[in-house]
Amino acid sequence: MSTSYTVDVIAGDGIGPEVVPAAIACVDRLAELHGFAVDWRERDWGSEHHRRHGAMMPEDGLEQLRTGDAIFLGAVGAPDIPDHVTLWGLLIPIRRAFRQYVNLRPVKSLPGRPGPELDMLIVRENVEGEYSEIGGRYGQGTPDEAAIQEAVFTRRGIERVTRFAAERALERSGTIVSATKSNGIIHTMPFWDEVVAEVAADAGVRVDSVLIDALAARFVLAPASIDVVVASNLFGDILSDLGAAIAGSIGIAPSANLNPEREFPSLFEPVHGSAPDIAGRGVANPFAAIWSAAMMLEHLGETDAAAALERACFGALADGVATADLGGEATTAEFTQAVLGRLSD
Ligand code: GGG
Repeated sequence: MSTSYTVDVIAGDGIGPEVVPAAIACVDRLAELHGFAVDWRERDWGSEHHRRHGAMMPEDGLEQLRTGDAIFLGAVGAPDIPDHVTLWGLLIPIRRAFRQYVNLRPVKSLPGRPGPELDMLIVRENVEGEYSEIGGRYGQGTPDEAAIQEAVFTRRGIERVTRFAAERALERSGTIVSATKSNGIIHTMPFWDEVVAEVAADAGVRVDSVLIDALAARFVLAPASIDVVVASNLFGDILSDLGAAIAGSIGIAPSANLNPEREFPSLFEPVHGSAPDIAGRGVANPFAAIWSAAMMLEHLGETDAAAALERACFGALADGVATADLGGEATTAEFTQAVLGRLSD
């Protein structure tokens, strides 16, 4: 009997419903070729759900997701709803409820594209840090109006994400680059540096601790000198967009929100947002969604299928099939067909 996986699909907003079917078509083709099955449970959650029901997902949404093997998400964000409402109404509750404390974001150079050689793994802390609900606003409408936002860093939180990064580094260069800002942020960042150094020493990897501003410059000037990066929630988010843009487009960056202990489903999503400016035109780049699907297959244990999908995705680009963000003319459907065509090669 073939293995069957249940995957909850939240296509979400904007270009989400355009790039997610592309990834599903590729996984379904691989399922036929590699002898497994996927039961896709479509969830119509997101901004339209918010407009109709006043919430991004149903009250028992997390309970519904708990029984699946993985979650696949497209994008969240709509021009008529504040971004913090869409993000904190869907994606962040899922990351936190399912202890997806690692957000793994690979960046690689693209075949046939001008640009530097790079092959990085960004390990972003995903459930604490600067993304915190602690704080508030006061004095609204007065000259004293102010907002306070606290960042929360725990020893356990820093240790576990650094350990994950260190394990990856042991399979690669043996060095982690840690993003910090301990000269300006004088409580949380020195704590981050101390704990990262302790875990790295224990794991037997070197740490290169780099101030975030200098690290951003190094991404641009010497990306090949960077291998595994460990970063806080905010710094990791910024660096992964930067890395993808250096490689060619933020439309290419995939991500895995991992619960490494596998107590709960992990979530896979392209890093890009909902891109409302191009939504509905059939021109969105499905590369990141398809690569994210490959990461999901790897996580589910379908390693041959995962490798085949990543190869096909990069192979389609190498053949010169590219969407507009990468300077080409291919539509979403044409790029997807190019990947599908390479899957049975
Ligand atoms: N594809 C996922 C998506 O739409 N992300 C929007 C976003 O703003 N994400 C911020 C984050 O990952 O922290």
